[in-house]
Amino acid sequence: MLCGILCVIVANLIRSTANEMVDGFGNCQMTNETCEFYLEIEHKLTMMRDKDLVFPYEGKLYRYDVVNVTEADPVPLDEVISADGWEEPRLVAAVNGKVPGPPIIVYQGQTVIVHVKNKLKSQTATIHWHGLHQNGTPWMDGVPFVTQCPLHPGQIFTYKFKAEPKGTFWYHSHVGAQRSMGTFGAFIVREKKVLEMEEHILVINDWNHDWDSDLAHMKMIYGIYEGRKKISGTKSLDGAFFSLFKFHAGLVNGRGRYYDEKTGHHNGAPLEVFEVEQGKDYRFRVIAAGVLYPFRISVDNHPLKIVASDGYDLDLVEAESFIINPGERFDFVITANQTVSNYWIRALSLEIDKNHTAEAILRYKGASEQEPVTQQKNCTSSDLCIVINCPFLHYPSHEFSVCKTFNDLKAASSDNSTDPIEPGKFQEFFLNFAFPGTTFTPGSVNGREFKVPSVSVMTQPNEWNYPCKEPECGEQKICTCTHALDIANGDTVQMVLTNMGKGRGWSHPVHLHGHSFHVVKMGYANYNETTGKFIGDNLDVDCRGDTVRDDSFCNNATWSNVSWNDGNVPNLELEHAPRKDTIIVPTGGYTVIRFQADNPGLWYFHCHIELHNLDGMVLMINESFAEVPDPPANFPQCHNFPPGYISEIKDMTHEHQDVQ
Ligand SMILES: *[C@@H]1O[C@H](CO)[C@@H](O)[C@H](O)[C@H]1NC(C)=O
Ligand SMILES: *[C@@H]1O[C@H](CO)[C@@H](O)[C@H](O)[C@H]1NC(C)=O
Ligand SMILES: *[C@@H]1O[C@H](CO)[C@@H](O)[C@H](O)[C@H]1NC(C)=O
Ligand SMILES: *[C@@H]1O[C@H](CO)[C@@H](O)[C@H](O)[C@H]1NC(C)=O
Ligand SMILES: *[C@@H]1O[C@H](CO)[C@@H](O)[C@H](O)[C@H]1NC(C)=O
Ligand SMILES: *[C@@H]1O[C@H](CO)[C@@H](O)[C@H](O)[C@H]1NC(C)=O
Ligand SMILES: *[C@@H]1O[C@H](CO)[C@@H](O)[C@H](O)[C@H]1NC(C)=O
Ligand SMILES: *[C@@H]1O[C@H](CO)[C@@H](O)[C@H](O)[C@H]1NC(C)=O
Ligand SMILES: *[C@@H]1O[C@H](CO)[C@@H](O)[C@H](O)[C@H]1NC(C)=O
Ligand SMILES: *[C@@H]1O[C@H](CO)[C@@H](O)[C@H](O)[C@H]1NC(C)=O
Ligand SMILES: [Cu+2]
Repeated sequence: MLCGILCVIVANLIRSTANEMVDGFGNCQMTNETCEFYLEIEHKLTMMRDKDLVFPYEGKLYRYDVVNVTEADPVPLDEVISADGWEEPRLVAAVNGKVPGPPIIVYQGQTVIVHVKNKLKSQTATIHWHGLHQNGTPWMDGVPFVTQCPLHPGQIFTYKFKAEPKGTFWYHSHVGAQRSMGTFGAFIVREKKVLEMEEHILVINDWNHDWDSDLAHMKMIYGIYEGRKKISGTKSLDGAFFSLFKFHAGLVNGRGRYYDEKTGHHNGAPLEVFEVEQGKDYRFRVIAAGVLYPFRISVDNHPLKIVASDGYDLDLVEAESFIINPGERFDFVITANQTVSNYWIRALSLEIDKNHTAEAILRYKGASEQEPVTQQKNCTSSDLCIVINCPFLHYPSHEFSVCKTFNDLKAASSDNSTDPIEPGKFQEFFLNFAFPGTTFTPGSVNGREFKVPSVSVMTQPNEWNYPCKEPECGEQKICTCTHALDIANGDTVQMVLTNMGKGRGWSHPVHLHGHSFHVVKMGYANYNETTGKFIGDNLDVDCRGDTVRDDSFCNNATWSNVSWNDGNVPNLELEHAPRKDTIIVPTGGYTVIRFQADNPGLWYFHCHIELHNLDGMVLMINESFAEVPDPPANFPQCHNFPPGYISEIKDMTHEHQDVQ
């Protein structure tokens, strides 16, 4: 009996160390108190093996001068950043030479030390540890000009923090839109116990093989033209807009393929293969690292058991698929109980009239190295497909797909955390994430376009400028300022995140640093249940500001029903509310979150669509500032010269920007 258990443990240890994909790098063991890693951010080119260009053919890569592939050896895949296989190399900002960067895998409670070196030539960098709470170490959160100064080319910054909580997280650059240059990777915090089953990491992102991130942002603002025609953005199934970002491919763990839209043929670039063994269960940790598009993820012939999101366990739900937005994570389990063969893993963007799909292969041990020929489940009226985490309420009825939105899920029964409210210790805020405005329509929160400070605000608190103030900011106004919201130690904070009024139209996955929050309620817009199309705002929230609701900027919203104030909103889920750090705020709707103000710091709070974040859809949560611990000795400082000078002159350079 004893041997039985031990043997299982030993077998599991051997098995898990045998699986490189799951082990990360750097040899961090369960017994380590401290785990130390080295990350170097440096430019690389896609589709190059050292100084040789490569080309894709039938799932393999060959040196540029190969004329007959049947006579040549393919190039080892792990020596090339292939992306979508487009043969004109694109510049990326890789981590340790890879896109995605190597997975970091640690154990809960360990002290993690990561030395980050910026080896880029002309850009600064920082690394944010997305979803980690940074309790007691807010200056390790990695947000430039909020919690630290960005690293100049050549500089090193050593991050040191506790691995809390457990779960699926990731790291990524937080400078401008550098993340979309490839600067991201998985960060997994395991419990200190033997794995229940083998695991795979699946990092997904949308990809444009021509544009770097700043070009994408400029084109979002100024427009895209092709053949002297202005191209419009695509729309989501509910009629919501997607900002202009030309989708060339979806990548899974850095691999995808480019489809020619006219012929429907792809270029044969290699795909990620996940190996499974018949009869076993596997946990997939899915991380959405993309710029803009959500993905609907499914595995042919394998129903998904959704078990966690953003690090927190959920009451298990079975589904055909789930939707993941930039910044979110979902963990699912599949049982490999099908015939030994190859199966498609599919991730569809939610665009109307586009067939944008990221693909990967689920390969059973013993199956031939072939591409799958499987098909996606047929959803029918007698066999409806359940889709988890929709950003809308209804699929068009002919798709026979039923949405379970995030607030339909429950925390696992083992998670009994709640947000108790003591008298006088409750704060409620309404925050509208939207693009209101008339001639000037930047991304904003309550009409405030975030102005990135020129000092590290948290660690140089006496030097920052541009607070939001009246009369520039107000009910029907757009202003540009360093927006901060004060919350106080020990309070239960309720935030009503809205996406309403004049600036609605795009759904926003909103990410809060320094906390996970309970999702206690969501209110969706009104839709046509047959077509699934958006009709109008949810009326639970009064936008105020203009008698015509659709003209209101919704900068000063409140509950329509005054008896809902002070936390008395009906139908809140308070017992088993699921926890998250990134949540969709659907167009025309709202999401109510609650958390305890128990982590002093200055926490970035923003739309995780990279282009919206760049556009100013950001604020900072100024939490119990007096309690913020001092940063380590010699913490870097940065400022203008002479300090504060820019605040004395008017910022004349800001151009008026058009709609996204
Ligand atoms: C874990 O601890 C061992 C022994 O002290 C050390 O050699 C190793 O480098 C540590 N791993 C990491 C990732 O720091
Ligand atoms: C490529 O090489 C194979 C194997 O040597 C040969 O059978 C085939 O004719 C070659 N194809 C061309 C186009 O040269
Ligand atoms: C395979 O496992 C799924 C659960 O993941 C189950 O619903 C299905 O019935 C199983 N199929 C077979 C053939 O055992
Ligand atoms: C859509 O793309 C998938 C794979 O990317 C392909 O199998 C399917 O045939 C395409 N469908 C259409 C309608 O083009
Ligand atoms: C879905 O239905 C089509 C047409 O009836 C059929 O050819 C296909 O095999 C079905 N796919 C699956 C996965 O059952
Ligand atoms: C919640 O669960 C933990 C651990 O399972 C337990 O120690 C604690 O007493 C529970 N708290 C409540 C309020 O039920
Ligand atoms: C918000 O609306 C309330 C009620 O109309 C009003 O008293 C308050 O002045 C408004 N706040 C701002 C900043 O406009
Ligand atoms: C929903 O759309 C259908 C099809 O366009 C239309 O016939 C129906 O009247 C619409 N229903 C509502 C409530 O608008
Ligand atoms: C306001 O909300 C309360 C509590 O949910 C409810 O009883 C009441 O009917 C609502 N009033 C209106 C006008 O809807
Ligand atoms: C945060 O709050 C403190 C007071 O608690 C204040 O001194 C500081 O300026 C605030 N910082 C920001 C960015 O608002
Ligand atoms: Cu957004």
